[in-house]
Amino acid sequence: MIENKTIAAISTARGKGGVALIRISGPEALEIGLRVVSISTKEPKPRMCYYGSILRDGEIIDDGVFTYFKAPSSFTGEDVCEICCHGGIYSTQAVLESVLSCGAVMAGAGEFTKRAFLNGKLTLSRAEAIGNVIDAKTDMQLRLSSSQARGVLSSKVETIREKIVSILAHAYVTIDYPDEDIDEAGRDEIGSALTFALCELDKLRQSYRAGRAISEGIKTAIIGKPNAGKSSIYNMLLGDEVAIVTDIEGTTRDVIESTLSLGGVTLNLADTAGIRATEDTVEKIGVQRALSKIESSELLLCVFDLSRKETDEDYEILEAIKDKCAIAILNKSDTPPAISKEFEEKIKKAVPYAVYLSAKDKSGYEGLARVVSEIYELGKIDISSDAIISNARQLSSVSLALEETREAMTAFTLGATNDIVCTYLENALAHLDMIDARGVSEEVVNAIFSRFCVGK
Ligand SMILES: Nc1nc2c(ncn2[C@@H]2O[C@H](COP(=O)(O)OP(=O)(O)O)[C@@H](O)[C@H]2O)c(=O)[nH]1
Ligand SMILES: [Mg+2]
Repeated sequence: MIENKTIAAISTARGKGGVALIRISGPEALEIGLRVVSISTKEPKPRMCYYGSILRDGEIIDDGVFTYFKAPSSFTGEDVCEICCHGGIYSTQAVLESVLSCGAVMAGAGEFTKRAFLNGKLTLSRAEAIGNVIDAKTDMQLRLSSSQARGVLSSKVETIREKIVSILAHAYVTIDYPDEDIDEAGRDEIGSALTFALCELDKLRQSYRAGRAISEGIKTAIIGKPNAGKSSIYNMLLGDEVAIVTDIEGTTRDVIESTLSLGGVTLNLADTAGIRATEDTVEKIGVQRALSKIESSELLLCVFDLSRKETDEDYEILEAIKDKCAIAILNKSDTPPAISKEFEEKIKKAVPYAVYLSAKDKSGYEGLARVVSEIYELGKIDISSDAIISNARQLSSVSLALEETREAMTAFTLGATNDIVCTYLENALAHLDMIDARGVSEEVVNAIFSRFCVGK
């Protein structure tokens, strides 16, 4: 579906830079582009760069490089022109204004990518992934979204889809021609195709745990009693002295939050006030916030101090985290231990994972990273080659498709008639198609693309 209006926007980031890029897309892109940039020809060859003068109201305001991409061989699938000019904030805006005054309209957020999707240049999961490449804050986020943007997930979905379609084709024969019973070989073929689809859908569903841990991140809090070394560990993980560290109890009061990558998992990590009974008004609020973080976090890094004998607070904290996903960090492993062996054992029994660490010597990092990676099953995926789902929308489609395929398998095994098997498989197909938006509603499409920045 080609939209009529020709749109334009600055595609590079706002701010002073060496160069900036203005993109124009739509049926009048070439005409408008050539009104703004004066080059040596009126018929530029597609994908060739032309140096020229950039004009506003007939006056030269800059010079730069002009490139024309002829439909459908462009990012959006429409005629596209790109103008590279000097990257001044004011000058770039002036070039854009000239483009707009020559007939283009301002592009909305993500409108170029949305047009690419609507023109069939990109599947929805690839388009979404392009947004995630731009938003990536960690190396793993970049690698995951880059693989999805290249279409690794889309082609896996396509393979599963083809398998289900082939079963349907096979099974429909007997519905249309009831006398033509499926022979043993035909049944075997359907059976193995169903097994394949089930197995691949299940793998996709399982990839969500790792996919979400990388892309969305895990809400994590460091908790423990005062002076256990929480802020020191927070700084060590961040590789930066962000939180204040002192030997005075009650130093940390506010909750401090940052995003970082640990063992490949994105942690949205909070440092909190030490948990203890206190009369200090400000510290009391900090302790309250720490306690509420225990409730609202998905993962707790619970710090114990090996250099001091355990106290009632340690017992209380251990009690507060039971039933929670927690890693016990036994900190200050560089010091002679004063904690009792019994309590150390009690910690290891109560918390599924325990790691020894010294924030002072910065040792124990790898062990902690390994545990986090294990909890979120990163070892089960190969980020560059596996199809991985990473958002709730994809999870919902895969789960529903899996459920329907399971029903189809059960019906098939129990010898139900083919029309029943086909009904389940048609449903599975409909759910699967939502991932790459065959038939996704306009509302969903708009919601996805509005997250993009203008110019993308
Ligand atoms: N020896 C040793 N001291 C540490 C270690 N981690 C933290 N400390 C010290 O313990 C004190 C409290 O640290 P801090 O990070 O502020 O603890 P918090 O109150 O839990 O945030 C500071 O004097 C730190 O230097 C460690 O691994 N070994
Ligand atoms: Mg602190």
